[in-house]
Amino acid sequence: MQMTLRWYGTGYDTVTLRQIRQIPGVTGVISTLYGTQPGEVWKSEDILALKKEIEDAGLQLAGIESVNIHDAIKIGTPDREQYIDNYITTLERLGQADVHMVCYNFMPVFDWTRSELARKRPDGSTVLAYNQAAIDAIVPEKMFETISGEMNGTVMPGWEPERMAHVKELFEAYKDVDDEKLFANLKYFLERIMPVCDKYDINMAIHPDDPAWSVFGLPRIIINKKNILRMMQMVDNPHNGVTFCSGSYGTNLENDLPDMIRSLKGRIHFAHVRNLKFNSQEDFEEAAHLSSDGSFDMYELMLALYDIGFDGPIRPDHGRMIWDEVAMPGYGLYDRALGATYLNGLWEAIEKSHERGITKR
Ligand code: CS2
Ligand code: MN
Repeated sequence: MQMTLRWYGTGYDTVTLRQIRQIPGVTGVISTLYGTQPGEVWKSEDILALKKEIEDAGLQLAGIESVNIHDAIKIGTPDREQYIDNYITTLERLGQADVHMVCYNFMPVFDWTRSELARKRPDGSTVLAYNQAAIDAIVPEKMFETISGEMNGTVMPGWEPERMAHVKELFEAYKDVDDEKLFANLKYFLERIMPVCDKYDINMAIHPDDPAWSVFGLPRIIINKKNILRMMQMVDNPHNGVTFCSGSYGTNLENDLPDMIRSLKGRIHFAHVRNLKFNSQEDFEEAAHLSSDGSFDMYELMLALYDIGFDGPIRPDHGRMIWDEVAMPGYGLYDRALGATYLNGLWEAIEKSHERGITKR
């Protein structure tokens, strides 16, 4: 595996490449052209400039998170053809720039959903949190306003004001899209893009829906083992793969995370590893990465990744806000650096135990 950190780009991120370069064991970043809108064709010069900036800082551009999918593709309207063509051109240009991993999601309207962006934990840190009753009390169209006050002046991924201004129309446009239709639209999209992925060896890595169930009555399909295996089989090409995000699949306690990892051998192209602390199934918060701070056994997750021979980029996911840092919620430097270091420690221990014949499975 290659340890990476997500980086939003100069002008968007409070964290610098120089700081990332100093986290032991982090050799790459996962980035994007944050200023582009879903559906836009990415310019080669912009991709190459991003890559050069990262390489000049002594790091590697290990993949893109995300090239976002235009709603027309998810809804399946006739103009999706144009947007899929645009997506293919972007993939072509990424391939030509030697980028081989692209993360994306297929969630209607909203990316992830949380009820709070700064819940205080007993140690004084603040974290993103989810409470079902609080979500049920929110009118979806007001979601953006509710949450934007807590964004520390940043634009959160998936919550671009340009899109959120049209939330009502978007809900209307999705009204005939159920799970089956969404699956069919995903299949259509993947079949169209696989040839360019084959040509440039681009691994597509779908990010799970977060939380892993339907919110605001919108369909959600990338939520459990059954559905993700269905997706792998419906377009049975190794370039059709997944981002294994423990914090997203893990929102549903019925998901057995190590078992899911093992069942996806060869198809996990990117890993987001983070912990959640459950207060009940209806209420959870994003704990520190350390197993004992949350509800997941992080050793078991890393062991499962090790066992399947995972060799793609991995990153700590949302971190807590600690040490008075002011940053995009979930995306400060300090706690993600602690997370990366901890995950590297687990990996080293697993690797050495294995080499010495201590772990036998
Ligand atoms: C990320 C997602 O910050 C996050 O929660 O894990 O926003 C993720 O980048 C997208 O869903 C992937 O397209
Ligand atoms: Mn994630």
